[in-house]
Amino acid sequence: MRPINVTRSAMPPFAEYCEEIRELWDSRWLTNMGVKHERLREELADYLDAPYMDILTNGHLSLELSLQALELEGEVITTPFTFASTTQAIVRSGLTPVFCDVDPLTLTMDPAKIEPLITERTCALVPVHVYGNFCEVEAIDRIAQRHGLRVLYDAAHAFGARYKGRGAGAFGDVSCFSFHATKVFHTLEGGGACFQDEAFGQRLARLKNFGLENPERVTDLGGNAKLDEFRAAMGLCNLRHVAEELEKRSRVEERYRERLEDVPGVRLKVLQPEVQSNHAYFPVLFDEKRFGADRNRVQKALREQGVMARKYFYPLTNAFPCFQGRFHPEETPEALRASRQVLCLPLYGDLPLETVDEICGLVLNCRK
Ligand code: T4K
Repeated sequence: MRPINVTRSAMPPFAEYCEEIRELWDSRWLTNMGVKHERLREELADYLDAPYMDILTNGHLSLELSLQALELEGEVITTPFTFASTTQAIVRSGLTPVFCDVDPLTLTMDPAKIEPLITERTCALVPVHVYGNFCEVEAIDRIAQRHGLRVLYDAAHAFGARYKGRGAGAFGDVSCFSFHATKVFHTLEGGGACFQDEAFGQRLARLKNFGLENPERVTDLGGNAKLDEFRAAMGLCNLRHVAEELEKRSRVEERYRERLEDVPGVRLKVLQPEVQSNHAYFPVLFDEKRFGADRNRVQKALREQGVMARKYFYPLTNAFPCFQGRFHPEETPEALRASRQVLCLPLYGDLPLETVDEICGLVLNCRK
C-alpha cells in the first residue's frame, strides 16, 4: 500500500467505538468535562503514574496553559530539538526561551550544559523527552532544586515509555502529553498535563475553561481548551488496545534494528538503560562520510518509492523565521548536527515486517 507514511493512526474496532459513544445519544452531554472525560482522566492518570492529571483539547494548549498556570516570569531554559509547539508555547506565554544544547546520543537536553545558562531571570526548565527517550530526570531535578526552578517536561512523545518502571507522568512539576492522531495513544486531537500540586490543577482547570471559578466568578484570563466526549470516548477505546499497539511496534522496531544495526555511518535510536521504550519513533542519523549518502538523499530515494520518512526535527526551533533572528542555531551545535542528519523512518503497529525489509533495502541502496 502506498504511500507508506511515517505513521498511521491506530484505530479501535469500529463497533467498539460505536458502543462507547452510544450513551451520548441519550445523555446529550457532549462536552464540558462529561462522564467520559472524567473516566479517561482517571484512567490516564493511573496509566501514566501521575499524582494528578487534567486532559485538554491538544498537546500544545496543555503546554501553553501549564506554563501559564505555573505563573512564571522571565527566562526558560529549553531545547531547540523539538516540534514547533514547545518553543511557541514558551514565547506565546510571554517567556523568553534560552536554548540549551542536547546530548548527542539521546538528543534530549544535556544537563551538563544547563547551569552556565542560568541567570537571575531563569524561572523554569522545559526539557523534551524526544522520541520517547527519557531526559536525565534525576540530574535535571537536582539542578532545579539547587536553583529553585520549576520543571515542565514536554512529554508529547513519551506516552507509554517507562523509566525505572514509572510512567512519564511521574516526573517534574508538570509533564505535558499529546494525544494527537499521530501518537502511540490518541484521542484524535487531545492532550494532557500530569502534575504534583493540586492548586496548580485548579488554575489549569480554570484556564482551559474561560477562567471560570464558578458560573458567576471569572478569576483568570483563560480560553477554551476542553476535550469533548467523542474524543474522550476514542481515548477510552484506544487505551484498552495500547499495550497491544506497543507490542506490535516493538516487533517493527526490532526488525529495523536487525537490518540496520551494524551499517557503518548509520546511528539508530539509542537504547537507554532502565527505560522501557514506547517505540514511538524510529529516528536514524546518517553520517554522510561514513554512510556514503546524506540524510536528504535517503529521504528523496525513499519518497520516490512512496515511503514518506520525515525530518523530525529539522529545522531547529531556534532557526524559525517567526522568531526574527532572536536566536541562533549555531549556539546549539549538537542539536544542529542532529537536525541535519536525522530521518524518522515509518513506524506503526500495522506496518508489515516485509515492508520494513523493503524500506531498509531502499536505505542501503543509497550508499555510493
Ligand atoms: N511537543 C512535541 C514534542 C510534539 O511533537 C508535539 C506534536 C506537540 C508538542 C504538540 O502536540 P499537539 O498539539 O499536536 O497534540 C505531527 C503532529 O501533528 C504533531 O502532533 C506532532 N507533534 C508532530 C511531531 O507531528 P506533522 O505536521 O508532521 O503532521 P502530518 O499531518 O504531516 O502527519 C504526519 C503523518 O501522520 C502523515 O504523513 C500520516 C500520519 N497521519 C496524520 C494524520 C493527521 C495519520 O495517520 N492520521 C492522521 O490523522 O505534525
